[in-house]
Amino acid sequence: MKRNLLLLVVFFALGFAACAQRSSDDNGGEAAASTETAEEFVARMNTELAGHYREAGAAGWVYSTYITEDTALLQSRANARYAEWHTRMVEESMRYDGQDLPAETRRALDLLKLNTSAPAPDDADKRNELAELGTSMEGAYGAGEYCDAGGNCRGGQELENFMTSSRDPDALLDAWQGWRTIAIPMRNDYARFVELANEGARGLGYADLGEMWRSSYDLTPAEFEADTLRLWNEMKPLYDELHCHVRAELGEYYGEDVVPQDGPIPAHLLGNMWAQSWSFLYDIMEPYDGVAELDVTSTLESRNYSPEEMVRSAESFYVSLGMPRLPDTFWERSMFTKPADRDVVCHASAWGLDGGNDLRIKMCIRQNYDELRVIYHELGHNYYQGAYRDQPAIFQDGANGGFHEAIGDTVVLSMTPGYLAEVGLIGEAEQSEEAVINRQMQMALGIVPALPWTKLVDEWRWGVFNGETTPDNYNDAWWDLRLNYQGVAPAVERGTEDFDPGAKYHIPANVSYTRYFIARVLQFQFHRALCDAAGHEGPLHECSVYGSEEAGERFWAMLEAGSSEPWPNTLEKLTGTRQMDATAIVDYFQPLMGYLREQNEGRSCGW
Ligand code: X8Z
Ligand code: ZN
Repeated sequence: MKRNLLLLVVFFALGFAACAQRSSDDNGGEAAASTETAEEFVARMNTELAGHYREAGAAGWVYSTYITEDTALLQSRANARYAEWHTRMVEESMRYDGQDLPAETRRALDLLKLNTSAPAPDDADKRNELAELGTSMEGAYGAGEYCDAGGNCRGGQELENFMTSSRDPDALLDAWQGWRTIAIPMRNDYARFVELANEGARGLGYADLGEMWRSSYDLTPAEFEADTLRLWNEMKPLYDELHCHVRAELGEYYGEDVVPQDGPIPAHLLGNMWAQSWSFLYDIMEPYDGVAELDVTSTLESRNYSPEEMVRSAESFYVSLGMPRLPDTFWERSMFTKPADRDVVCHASAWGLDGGNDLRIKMCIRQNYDELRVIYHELGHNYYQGAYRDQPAIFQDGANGGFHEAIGDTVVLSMTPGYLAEVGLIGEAEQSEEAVINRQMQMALGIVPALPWTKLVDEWRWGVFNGETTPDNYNDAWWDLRLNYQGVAPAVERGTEDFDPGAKYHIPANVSYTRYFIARVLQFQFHRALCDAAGHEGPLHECSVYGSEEAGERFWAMLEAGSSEPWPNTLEKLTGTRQMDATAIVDYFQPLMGYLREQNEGRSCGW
């Protein structure tokens, strides 16, 4: 029977993996007496859960910072042990179905059920198989390498770097195609992974894993789907104008034979492996040449900022809001750079180990502005994890997954030219209408292409999980969505044996992705509310809350609550509304929208 699913939140791969990770001691899962009250059950559950976080967190950290057969075994074992516990506890919790319980107890039970991104079948062999598949796909992604015809071998991060800097279409296409070869061997494993996780989801009462994921937003799955579509339609006009302009400029740059003006943009020419951020095209797109010096990268290079200095810069922002300094262990235990002698998962993540007392990030930091923003993003996770550490383990999470992803990105919106100049990352902040447009273009190239992209990734998975998209159709369905939403297409034929979705971290690592779409909306809502709290007057895009303890206090109050309340309550406390709302992002980019419309006049847009 499907119970009250109204009070749900986020979860990470097998409880802890991926972008915001937690961890703490298990008492071995002693069988509870059936006379246990719901409150007693929840108290025991929280203690045992903290134990699993500790164990799986330690195993996960060692695995992703040192990928070997041995660490793979340890991670798989820890995750399988968690999965066994999870299935058993959800079953035990059913004793309390239909009982009239305090809201907090009911919420804890509802969240328990959702506290995994890959529920396991109730069978030891299948459970182990699922855990091993998850571990091996993540490792294969982390250790993936492509050797080109000249025998030059590059890992994921080197290929990503190349995509941001090269302007040679043939070399870009080779790197783009090359990285996708690492995913081909994952296709069958992924299909089996889906089969097993779906069986686990059905055991918990969901139709499939996609329905379970969509249930983690305090809405029915259908309401959530409708809400995301509504938000996308509100933001789409902005994307369409940007797409039209970027295609025209790329057509001039590369020639219209390379970038035809009546169709999708070739996916390898957007300065990013997945065309999800177009920031690295700024020099081509700069609206007013040389107006407003916004080049943070050149400052990082000329002053030779170390990775640690880049992280210190982000920490200082949070501290300026009245938040605490990061603990010493953060600086001792984090991974800031790619080790030379071993395989690691370079994809950035933030870890809240030991119940939020042991915070860390794991990144392979590069010296550029985009990376600096990723650091601010990751510290948003860490500050959230630190803020909710006094909550019981089951509430040590974001109000929903989108909240977790939105914290650091809210702070990024405060990295205005005024702020950057104040902390010495650019020269003087120039004040003119042209400077505003340049700055808006720079922001939009990073944020706006993420809107369709973050919408489509899980739409693909929803189709895979519900069986509409079968393995033979994986790649075609993927490119249909990329064409429809993003207006991008591969420049070379893709075949059934290809598994292009697997070349994006969150697919092999099984991290749900709609969280980033929600975050794109929430970051602007949060920013608007914090700017109000800071007493900002004037356009939203000029606001930085740097140094505002009033804003910091409001922010912290939200962070401290973790997932203890349904997110609409949490949202209302900060913003005064219970709805996700795209008006803040649309307002923010109003000046750029005017510029783009002017530029696109007379062009034929669309694909
Ligand atoms: O995965 C991330 C973060 C870690 S949570 C680096 N992001 C998504 C991505 O890289 O695809 C942030 C933006 C979207
Ligand atoms: Zn994140």
